Amino acid sequence: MIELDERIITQAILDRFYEKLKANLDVEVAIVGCGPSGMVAGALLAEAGKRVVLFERKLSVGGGMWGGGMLFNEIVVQESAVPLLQRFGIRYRSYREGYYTADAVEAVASLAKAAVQAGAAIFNAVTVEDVVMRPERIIGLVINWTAVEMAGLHVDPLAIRARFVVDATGHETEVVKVVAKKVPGQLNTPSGQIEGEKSMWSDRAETLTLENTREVFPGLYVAGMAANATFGGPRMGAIFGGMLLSGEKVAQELLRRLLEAADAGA
Ligand code: 48F
Repeated sequence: MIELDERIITQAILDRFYEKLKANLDVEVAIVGCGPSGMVAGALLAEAGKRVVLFERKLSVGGGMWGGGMLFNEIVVQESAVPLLQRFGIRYRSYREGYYTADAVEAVASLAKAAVQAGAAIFNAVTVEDVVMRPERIIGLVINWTAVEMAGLHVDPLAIRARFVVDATGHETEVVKVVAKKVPGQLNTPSGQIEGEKSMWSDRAETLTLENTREVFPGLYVAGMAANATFGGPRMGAIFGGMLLSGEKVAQELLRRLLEAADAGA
């Protein structure tokens, strides 16, 4: 047995982290937010062989899914999203016709494992504070340590490039908000601005989440609750099928866009 050396432990962490960060400075898709929609999108894009990176402000991934509904850590999923539970090995039980339940912790852990093992890099405790624009298209993200943001330190951020960015920041729609401020009135929404989230209506919200999962500005897609908040859909409460399906939809859409770009030799 070798004697463990603290310097080598430190060196190993630094080397491996910088390796990971440097490998993700120029990616095909950058996803902001590791809630259910972001992690499904990241896992599916990585499984399809795309270079994809996810940034999560908090130390833990999972967003609003850990706590199920009001901290009762079970999630409800409707029939249409059951194939995604199966795909990611999340065990579920039928509750009654059309309603399924799963353990919230198992759901978060399974999605995170799927994304990372498929090759997506997740950077937790990193906040996306701005976008890189040229000027008619989003071409990257501006990132900083969440700890810097929390401490209110005046420290310049760093930036990465991405062919496409996904705002999966949930109710806050943080990336879209930044873009809306820079180019007022130019979002691909009815008003050109963020339409804002409406009151709870689970059934309608779940359908609209999918419709609203789309490109809101050149190079920028919205997924999950950010899609409804951007395009004016209602909130849905503690049902998560729409989030999972939204992640799947944005992944499929981006695979199509990346293929088109490759065909066009871009
Ligand atoms: O809110 P969140 O879970 O997003 P989602 O995928 O799912 C929504 C549901 O959890 C629930 C619901 C439906 O059932 O209404 O709320 O739409 O996860 C969003 C993640 O984004 C992170 C945030 O910490 C959370 O984990 N996030 C937000 N802003 C930033 C960010 C930012 N600027 N940079 C990095 N991460």
